[in-house]
Amino acid sequence: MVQRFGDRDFASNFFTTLRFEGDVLDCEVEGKIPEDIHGTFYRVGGDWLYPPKFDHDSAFSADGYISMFRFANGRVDYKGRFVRTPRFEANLAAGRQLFGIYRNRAADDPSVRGLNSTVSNTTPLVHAGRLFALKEDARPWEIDPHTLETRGEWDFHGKYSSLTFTAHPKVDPVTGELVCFGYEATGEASNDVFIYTIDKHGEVKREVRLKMPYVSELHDFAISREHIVIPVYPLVTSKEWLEAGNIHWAWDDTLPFYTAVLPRDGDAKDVRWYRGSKGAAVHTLNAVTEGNRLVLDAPVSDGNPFPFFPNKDGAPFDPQKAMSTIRRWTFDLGPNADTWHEENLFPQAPGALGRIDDRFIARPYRYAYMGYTDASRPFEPGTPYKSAFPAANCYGRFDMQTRELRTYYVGKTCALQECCFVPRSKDAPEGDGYLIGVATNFPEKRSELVILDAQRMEEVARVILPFRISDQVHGTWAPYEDLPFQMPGKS
Ligand code: V55
Ligand code: FE
Repeated sequence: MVQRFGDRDFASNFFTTLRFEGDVLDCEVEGKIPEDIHGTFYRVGGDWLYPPKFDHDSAFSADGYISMFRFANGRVDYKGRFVRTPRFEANLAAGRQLFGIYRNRAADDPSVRGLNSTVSNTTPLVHAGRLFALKEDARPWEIDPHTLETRGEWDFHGKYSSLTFTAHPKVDPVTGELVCFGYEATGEASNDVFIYTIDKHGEVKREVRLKMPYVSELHDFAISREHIVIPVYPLVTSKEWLEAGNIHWAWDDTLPFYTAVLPRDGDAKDVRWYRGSKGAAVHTLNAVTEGNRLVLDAPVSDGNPFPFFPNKDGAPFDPQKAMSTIRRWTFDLGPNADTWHEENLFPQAPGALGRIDDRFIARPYRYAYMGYTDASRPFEPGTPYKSAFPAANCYGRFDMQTRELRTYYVGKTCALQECCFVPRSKDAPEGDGYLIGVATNFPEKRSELVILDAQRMEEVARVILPFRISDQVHGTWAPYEDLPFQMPGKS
């Protein structure tokens, strides 16, 4: 018998789990789906098969779930499946939760200590014709891009040595190279980071091995044409901390906030460590190198961003310090600099999950897109909203040149998940296309995919699912050319 589930949400879900795999063919649509949207929107998130063993566990331990919205000829199909990790299979066979607290093997059932414990619940990646579900505690898990069946762990033909792989790899839009890394690369609480360049065919071409100043969550990073930029914020762990049975991370306010900068063609000896004021950049937007300066844009918080990772000094969770806003960091690449300059670009629009037009990764760019909370607009879900994170009721187009913020408001009963930019065509100018993202419609108890014109930031269509789907952590757009398919019913 499955136990009842507690309140274990990501940002905007229905505070429960779904435990359902299925398809909706030719979905119901309000408005008209533009015919130039041709490809697949993949989403990965978490959905508990069995409840966590411990009440204080984090939603980051929920079982990986992958879904897709597949677009062609003005129609769309939906499909959702669990990621069949070894952990999922072991739990299903046992009929209960065998794994303990977030990323701590000491808390697992002895019968599964030798099993890979990833839940693969964070990000979809499409590269070299393959689809993966990612979680930063393991290598990529390959998924069939059409059936969403799980194929298993991927080690790049045995050439990828790190035991882990970042949740936020970057594909260079011009070279097709995949730049990625693994932290805790040689085992739990190790301070090894292995950085890789993988060519457009999926072959490992470079590996650089770094030692970190402390063992911490390296959730995201950025690339410019010339540099790799890794924010190092003090969510830390250690062997002793894990042996005591704790959740993987704790916030240590006494440690410096670093950013590591190294040339994409450089070696470990070429790394520069910059220091900033207290805070965290869990996610990034983009980076650009211009002469002797490197610019990194990212949503940044002034303190511990997560309520479920405790503060080492015992301080209670501070929602104000957890809130992030889009900031611009400038690094002087000249010989003597060891700090960066911070500018808060949009202090009025707090949000954590921003995206750009991915064709401009590592290149000069103009627009960022992000779900954010506009407290002046009503949010009335008609049900108690129990998340620790404020609901995103708007998508913004953030003009990083003029600082103009153009807003789409989803309405008072909905909360928005991470958005994704879809270019109108391969060669369309930056920002010419659509912004898509899933809205949680609370009173209707269903999920809806909103489709906006990304220039006007106005809704052109809404895909209405007949049920709720689990929250996305991250999503990605795969143009038809990258992963061709047939729609069911067409021959
Ligand atoms: C994040 C999410 C994770 C994780 C570590 O958003 C960091 C940040 C969904 O899992 O394991
Ligand atoms: Fe992330």
